[in-house]
Amino acid sequence: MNVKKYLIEKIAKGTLHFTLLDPDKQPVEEAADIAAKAEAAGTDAIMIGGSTDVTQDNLDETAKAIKKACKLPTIYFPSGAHAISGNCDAIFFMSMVNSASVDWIIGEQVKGSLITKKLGLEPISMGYIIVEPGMKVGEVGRAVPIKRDDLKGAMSYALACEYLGMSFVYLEAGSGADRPVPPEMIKAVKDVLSVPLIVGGGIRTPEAAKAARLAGADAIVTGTFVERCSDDSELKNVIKAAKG
Ligand code: 1GP
Repeated sequence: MNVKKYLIEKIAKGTLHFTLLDPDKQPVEEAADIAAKAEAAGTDAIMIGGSTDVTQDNLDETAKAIKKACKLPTIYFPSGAHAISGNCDAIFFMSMVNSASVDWIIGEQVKGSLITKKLGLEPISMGYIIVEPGMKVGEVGRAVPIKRDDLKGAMSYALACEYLGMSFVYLEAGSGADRPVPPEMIKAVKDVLSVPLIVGGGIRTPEAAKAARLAGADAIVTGTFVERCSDDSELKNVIKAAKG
């Protein structure tokens, strides 16, 4: 399966929903169970990753179990080159473009490129932009988060990513953020961008998912909400609101 082609073709028909599962957050069987439930509720792809404590072992095992439990494409969402799994279909080959550290802009990518090739993982290039509050990923990645009212800053970073040839741009408020990326920022970025725009961090209600979609997000990521949700109809409602 060519995952990028699958995503681009689906995005042409409407906004997508991605489920993010952190290998460190639950036992392997539970991750597989959540992925299956999210698939039944209409999610379009499973992203696997987390900012801390992702190991080669928990990543490999989680990716394998998810693959068995659902048919959706699995995309590794890396926090560095220390763990990369050939059990995923693709990897977001991403640069945290507003990091203050060269490691997160290009260093980890250099460390991981040959391994990615050897594993036969499909690389999908992505510009990753941290927006306030930024949370753990902002801290670990030494980001200089875009201020929530700095629309021009977000637009400039996003367009620079596109001009550098990145296939996707991701606006990230950080996992567990108390406020998602502001809809007016999503709209401003979408207005200047030709490549698909992914939005995530702090989206846990149908209202927030709908607001991100209406503002122009091409794909909406939910992690914490899906991991914690025990009510199938609530899960469906958020995914439905994301997809419209
Ligand atoms: C984090 O954007 C994702 O990288 C998801 O964030 O856990 O807040 O849904 P949440």
